[in-house]
Amino acid sequence: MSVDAKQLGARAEAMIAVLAPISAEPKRLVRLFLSREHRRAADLTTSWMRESGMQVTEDALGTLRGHWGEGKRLLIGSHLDAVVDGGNYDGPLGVIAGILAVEHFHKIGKRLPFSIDVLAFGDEEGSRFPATLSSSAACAGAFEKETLALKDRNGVSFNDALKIYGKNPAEIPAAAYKRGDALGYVEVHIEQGPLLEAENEPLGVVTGIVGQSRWRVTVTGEAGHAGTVPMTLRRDALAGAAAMMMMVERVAKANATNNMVATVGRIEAMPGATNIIPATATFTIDLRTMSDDIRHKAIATIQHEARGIAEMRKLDVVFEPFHEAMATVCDAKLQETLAAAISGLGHRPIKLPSGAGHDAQMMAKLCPSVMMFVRCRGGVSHNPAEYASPADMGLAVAALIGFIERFK
Ligand code: HGY
Ligand code: MN
Ligand code: MN
Repeated sequence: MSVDAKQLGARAEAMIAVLAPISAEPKRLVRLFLSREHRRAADLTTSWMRESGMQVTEDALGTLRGHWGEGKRLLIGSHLDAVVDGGNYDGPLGVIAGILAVEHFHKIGKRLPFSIDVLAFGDEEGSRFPATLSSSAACAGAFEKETLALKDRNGVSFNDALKIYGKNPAEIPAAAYKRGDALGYVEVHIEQGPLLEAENEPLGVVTGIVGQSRWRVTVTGEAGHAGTVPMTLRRDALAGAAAMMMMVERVAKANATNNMVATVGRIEAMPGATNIIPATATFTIDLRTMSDDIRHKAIATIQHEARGIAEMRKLDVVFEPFHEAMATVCDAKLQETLAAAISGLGHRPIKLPSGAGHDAQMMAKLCPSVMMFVRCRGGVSHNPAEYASPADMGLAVAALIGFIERFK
């Protein structure tokens, strides 16, 4: 049976549309790990997996594992969770592509020399707890037990949230795939950048995924009356933090040739009153680049300069790391297999790095891993305007089917 990319794209779009409204809030997407919305999205995805011929299980992190066929496993996956107020394609597209590809082989009664597990991870974004990639970490046997003690904004621990979701943290080690059993991992994901659109091509082969460091910085000064303390006598934590943030931006810009990016995504000043000089200011840093060595050097520079700013302003500054992912090179052989599948559709397989982190980074600790990028409008992502066309999604599923047919 030939592959009808147009029909597959329409299917993918319809499935995205059914999943999209599963959110804790009506006006913006909020789908957090181990939440009611995660449960609803997982139940919907389970029904899709079963309808496509898969046997479905859930592991101790709540990751769905849709299994089809016999023998060692090719893993296909992505995530169901989202950033707050994010888009509908970042994550779900990769799960839906895997389901549609298995359904194709199931429908034609094809027997492959390996089986397929489609994985739907619940925690890639780290939107609820200050850790990311925890679900794929459990599959890869790289779950860090310290993660269980992390708390969400309501003070609920990761450990307790798992139990409330009906899982047993003691079973996390058993969730790890046996090394020899996983033949490879492939993830279909929107590009979340402008390159494929600029190349006027729908699909790309990811060559590598950047390394990233995430830190929480706490600056401590002294609260005071906004009207009576002269500027020269202040220990203003927020003004100090602002000077540090501008320094972070300067360090990243100075590393433009290394494609370094640094983002301060969250900031909080206390006590947070208009007429009180802030006593403390807390902000996050997310720093990424393809070279781990350059990334670590940049972090050391930032810490050194931040201490200099603190000293000059009579402030204290504390750096707390809360996420670290090493840069990952995607498996060369799987890149070529993916490129052949894309060329087989008559398209140029554009090779490009990923500035976003992905579960593939974690799965690469387990087995050879590769990603396929799908063009998204304006490169926009982590934004409700995120969009991938049915035509491009259909080509992605067709290319995934071609990849599976060529995989060995
Ligand atoms: O932040 C990232 O790179 C990914 O979207 N979690
Ligand atoms: Mn994301
Ligand atoms: Mn993602």
